[in-house]
Amino acid sequence: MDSTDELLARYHEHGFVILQGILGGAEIDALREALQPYLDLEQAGRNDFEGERTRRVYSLVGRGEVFERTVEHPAVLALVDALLQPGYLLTASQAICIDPGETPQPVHYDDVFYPLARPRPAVSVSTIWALDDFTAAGGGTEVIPGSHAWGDERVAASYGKTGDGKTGAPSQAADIEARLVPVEMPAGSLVFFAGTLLHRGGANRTTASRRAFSHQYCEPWARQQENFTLSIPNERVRRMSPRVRQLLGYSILPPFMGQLAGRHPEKSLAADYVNSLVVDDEELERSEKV
Ligand SMILES: O=C(O)CCC(=O)C(=O)O
Repeated sequence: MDSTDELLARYHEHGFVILQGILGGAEIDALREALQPYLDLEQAGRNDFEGERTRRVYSLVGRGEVFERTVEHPAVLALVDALLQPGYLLTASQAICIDPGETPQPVHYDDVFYPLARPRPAVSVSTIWALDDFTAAGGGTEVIPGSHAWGDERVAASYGKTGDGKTGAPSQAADIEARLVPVEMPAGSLVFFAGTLLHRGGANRTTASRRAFSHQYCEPWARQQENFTLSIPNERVRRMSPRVRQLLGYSILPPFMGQLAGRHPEKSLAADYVNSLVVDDEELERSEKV
């Protein structure tokens, strides 16, 4: 594996970098096995963006220890450490299974939610981990190398002002099509890319599903896409490592961001935790009676 510095140099130049063979065969099997029951419960997506032949499993980090380990994988966190401020958070964690017959997803970039002028540093960084081989025909992610550095005007000219994936003029759409490059990598590899990089899930013209999962990380001052402190039951969070809990949002960006009624949010995970608002209201009720 290349050094973190080499990977970062490629990331800065192209907006993405592939980490090949990061998972061994046994780990891939364990992830596939843990994921399958959740995939079996899922229906296809609700729109073209989620994908009408794509199944997604949200809050994946809360669905098994095997997924938690990937969220805090040292090779990935070494890159995120260099790109985001200390205290960065997990913003999204989902499995994405692109089934046969799926059409290409609209081109987009992942930190479009933050209304800050481009070009700019990415507010978030994304990973997509392959659980099946990624191929051009089989739904491999497609990226536009270098587009992480594009300004607003160029992005808007490409597919519409809002960055919501609507296509621009046909000639511009054709230009975008010509620039898309498929990420081809074996199962157990991942593509790491800037939240500013234009990309999409590819069409699946094969007869096999393309299983993958994506963890995304954001600056500690940015709102997370997924509300993990609500989606993942406390009893599961308690079993997680301190690092994963911190990434989910059980953490403070000094001095106050993320506080829980003036206290550290980790306190809410204690077995004997009682919400301080409830305590205060009970106290008020008692004092009104005397
Ligand atoms: O599944 C993929 O390859 C990409 C999906 C994606 O970019 C997204 O859903 O935001």
